[in-house]
Amino acid sequence: MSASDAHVALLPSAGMGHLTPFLRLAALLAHNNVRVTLITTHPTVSLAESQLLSRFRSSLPQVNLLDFHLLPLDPATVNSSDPFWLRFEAIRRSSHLLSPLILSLQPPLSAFVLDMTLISPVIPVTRALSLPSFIFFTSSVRMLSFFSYLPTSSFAGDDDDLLCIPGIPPIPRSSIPPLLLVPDSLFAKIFFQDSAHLSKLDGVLINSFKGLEPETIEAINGVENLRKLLPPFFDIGPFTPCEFEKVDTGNSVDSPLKWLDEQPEDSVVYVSFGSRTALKRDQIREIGEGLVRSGCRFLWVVKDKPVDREEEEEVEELVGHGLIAKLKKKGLVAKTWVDQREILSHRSVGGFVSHCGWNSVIEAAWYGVRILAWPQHGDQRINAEVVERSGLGLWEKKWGWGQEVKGEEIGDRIRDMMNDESLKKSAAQLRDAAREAVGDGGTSKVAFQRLMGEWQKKMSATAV
Ligand code: UDP
Ligand code: G50
Repeated sequence: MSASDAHVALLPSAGMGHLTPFLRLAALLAHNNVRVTLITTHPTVSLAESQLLSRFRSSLPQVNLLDFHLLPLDPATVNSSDPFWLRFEAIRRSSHLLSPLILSLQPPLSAFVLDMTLISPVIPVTRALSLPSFIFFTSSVRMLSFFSYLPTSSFAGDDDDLLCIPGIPPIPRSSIPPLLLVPDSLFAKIFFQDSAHLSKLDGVLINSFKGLEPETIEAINGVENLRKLLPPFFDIGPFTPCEFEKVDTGNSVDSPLKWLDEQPEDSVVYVSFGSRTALKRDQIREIGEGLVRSGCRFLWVVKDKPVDREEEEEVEELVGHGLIAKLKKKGLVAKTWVDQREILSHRSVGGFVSHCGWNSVIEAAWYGVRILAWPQHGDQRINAEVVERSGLGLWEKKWGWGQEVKGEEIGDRIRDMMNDESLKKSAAQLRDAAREAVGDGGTSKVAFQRLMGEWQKKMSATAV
């Protein structure tokens, strides 16, 4: 029996930051002849997710897509208004309905890979079926160490206090996801419930690599206290962006590629806060002023609503007609989904003002694009610490959660990032390290082979 006889089901949760890496994992598995069933929920929260899924379906028809019908969720029973977290909770509350779906699959499943936001309700289901279960942790190893360690530690105090995890650069209280400090928030509830179940898993898959998080990966593998909290760990990153992610803009004038082609090498700053972070109107305008002040060429993606289906205002209205006219002299302002892969891989793009969603960080490392980190929510300050320590980018720590930053400062920091020669060099070294990791004998390849070996062992153990 070989791993190519394995049949694995993947269960992502909502949002592009979760779906995209799961689809990259599905593609990686399918290309290694593993049979894959992808469990999805409909309608997706964002339009971007449904479009990505439909491109994925055409490009990888061998992957079996299974529609998971959820029980309706009464929002009044959930302490969150975030549509993505409401979907996480809806999946959690419907988890018991997974059993018949899993049992209907042929050939029977060899392993189940779920999102890290679904652990505690799904584990009893897979355990009852004796199905080996793995999580795919779609954030940094640093965040994973925090996730596994926090429940065992007490952590009160002011922002300068540090959470000390053995072997890992300390995490200041100011970097903790703010909603975790709100005890009855949905985030805190899920986070604490789930981390207590980590050791029941058969493994953790993660999209990171040693070159980016050397001390933390070493600590996870080597420090006794951490190893005890975590099941086997598979650092199978960096995931390479896939062709099915390509957005077909045809010859549309909206495509930024034509404009990028006309710009000098390493001259353009790409500004984006990911798929679901909307900034306040005043902050959007300060960013516009900052871009003008920086004097740099730029491609700026503006978002006004967390869910793309709800975007309605024209970019000119949002940014202001006068400012748009000034901005157009040096760059492009878009208010649509862009193919970030294509932008970061373009020779003219040298810098990235990023919220440090983990996929964006990994993509920047993959293409060797330096970052100016500007975390906004959740795990993003913890990820920004990785960006800073690894030499992938600069981080202005005093820009707090949701605090308005003035254009003057934004412009100055953008210029610092673009002019920093040593940062440029270290970002290029990280790109080389990322490529080495996925090459023959690289950490990613080795971890992936180890994972295939585990699945094979588990299949042999359960085979009759
Ligand atoms: N992305 C994109 N185009 C956009 C916005 C986002 O391709 O206009 C992609 C980006 O490349 C990344 C994902 O969406 O793969 C966003 O995930 P990330 O973890 O960076 O942040 P999130 O959106 O979850 O906050
Ligand atoms: C916000 C979000 C999705 C998300 C995260 C957010 C993370 C990732 C780590 O902050 O921080 C994580 C969160 C919750 C959890 C386990 C791990 O239960 O919208 O993933």
